[in-house]
Amino acid sequence: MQTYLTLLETLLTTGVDKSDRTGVGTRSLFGYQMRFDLAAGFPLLTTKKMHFKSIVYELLWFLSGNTNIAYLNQNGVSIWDEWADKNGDLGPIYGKQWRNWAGRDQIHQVLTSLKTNPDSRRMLVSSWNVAQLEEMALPPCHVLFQFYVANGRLSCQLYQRSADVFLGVPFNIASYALLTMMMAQQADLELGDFVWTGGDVHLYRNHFAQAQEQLKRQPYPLPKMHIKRAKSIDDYVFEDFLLVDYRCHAAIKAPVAV
Ligand code: THF
Repeated sequence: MQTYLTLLETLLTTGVDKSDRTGVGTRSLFGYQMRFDLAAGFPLLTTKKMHFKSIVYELLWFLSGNTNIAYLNQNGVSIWDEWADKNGDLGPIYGKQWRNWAGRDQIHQVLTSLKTNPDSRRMLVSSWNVAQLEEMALPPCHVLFQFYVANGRLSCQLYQRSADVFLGVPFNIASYALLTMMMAQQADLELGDFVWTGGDVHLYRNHFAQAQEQLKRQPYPLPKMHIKRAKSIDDYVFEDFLLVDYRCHAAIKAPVAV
């Protein structure tokens, strides 16, 4: 994950100081790309301990089409609490758009294409439903992703319009890497790359010290991820995901900007 440390370093040294919606203030740059070879290991940060359980449950929650935090809370995950209304609802965010954009199931459509027409250049999933943005607790940060097959390998590229580099990005990378592995498994494809593309890529001012601390640390070799094959993309459960050889540095706390 030297790739990620390079981003931290680049942001701190070349980013511009910029105010933002939350009032915290950031150092920011516009347009950045990272590439992770999924066959080389699972791209989970090793320079701080990641709460892997939250990543898996959040992804299963997106895939189930659920947009209420009750399921996350029942499983000990609190990363969406700040944005939910009094009933725990977040409005028609990711899960809703992925699985039921006006009756269309984008995940299912991509899987069908991967199995029958893998050369397609139309294998996209968008969460940016312009007609429903106002109903969402927060407009989607990871807005759009595209799948690509070459030499029997499945790659995925994500466009993230707004990227909280210290807290969100390590989650988002691991989450989409997992999703790509699940899609590959369901479509009987080998693993290619996960490409992360960021728009407003920023480090909040109250994460600077934590970023500096991480830059002092030496990354460990990447862990491995074993996924037990499920009957369909809708049948995966938490216990199907086995993280192996995850050697990491201690966790680093940081406040989330709301
Ligand atoms: N808002 C902001 N400001 N940053 C984000 O990363 C973010 N998201 C989602 C929606 N709005 C966001 C929510 N995802 C954490 C991780 C992911 C989040 C929100 C918060 C977080 O606090 N992580 C801690 C604790 C982990 C845990 O308790 O499980 C960490 O140390 O990693 C990005 O999509």
